[in-house]
Amino acid sequence: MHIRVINPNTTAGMTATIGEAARRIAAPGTRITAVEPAGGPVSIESHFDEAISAVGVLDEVITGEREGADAYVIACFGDPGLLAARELTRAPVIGIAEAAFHMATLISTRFSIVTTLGRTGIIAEHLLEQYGFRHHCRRVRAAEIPVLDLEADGDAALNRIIEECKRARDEDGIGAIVLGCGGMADLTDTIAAEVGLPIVEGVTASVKLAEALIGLGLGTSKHGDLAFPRPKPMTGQFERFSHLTPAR
Ligand code: 2AL
Repeated sequence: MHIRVINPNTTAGMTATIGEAARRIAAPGTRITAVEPAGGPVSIESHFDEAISAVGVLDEVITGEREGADAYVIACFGDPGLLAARELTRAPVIGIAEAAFHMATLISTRFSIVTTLGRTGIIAEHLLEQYGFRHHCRRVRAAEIPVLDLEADGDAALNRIIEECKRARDEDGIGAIVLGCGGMADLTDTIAAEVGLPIVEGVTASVKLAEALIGLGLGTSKHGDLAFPRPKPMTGQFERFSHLTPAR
């Protein structure tokens, strides 16, 4: 089984962190390829960053289709390009936010999210609405850490996240915490040990969900709106997407 884990931002160090976390949790026999787009924002912290990164995600799914990937993980907490990516493949495509929300509701009735910056919290709020998890989430909290500080300023960032998780535990009346950034994928065990309640992290949750779907023989439905996009000319910088047809 080959899972292609796509880090939608272009910071290779973060892709490596995400890939290692995915490999640690993967079942024997699961191969993880961790990649980032050739171009785009180095971190995703706004609607603008998200919109641009989504195109890179689609390029990576198209490449994965040629290479025969069995499933895809979109490893950014805004799940950029998720539905568009699903149109391009029969394989399961899992966004780390939706994976974490699903997992958290299986082990608790209420959870809070601890994400990076306050301004990205609205992206998580929109996803909660869109996916139908609004009533399961008590609060979206921010540690006020720019995404790249997770790489550059590891210990300070970790301590800020732990502090915010402890506040969530003590103030929010919750049973679990969802970590709100792909770059937190390697911090789960440390945070769980410090905070003492279940910590759900989306990259690892996505790998296990992808394995489960493949094990069940389930992939993205091609019946209805997730059917392959109708081939058509695309102009200018998007000409490479012209007359796109399924690779398999
Ligand atoms: C993210 C994420 O997961 N990766 C990134 O670059 N930005 N989202 C976030 N809320 O921090």
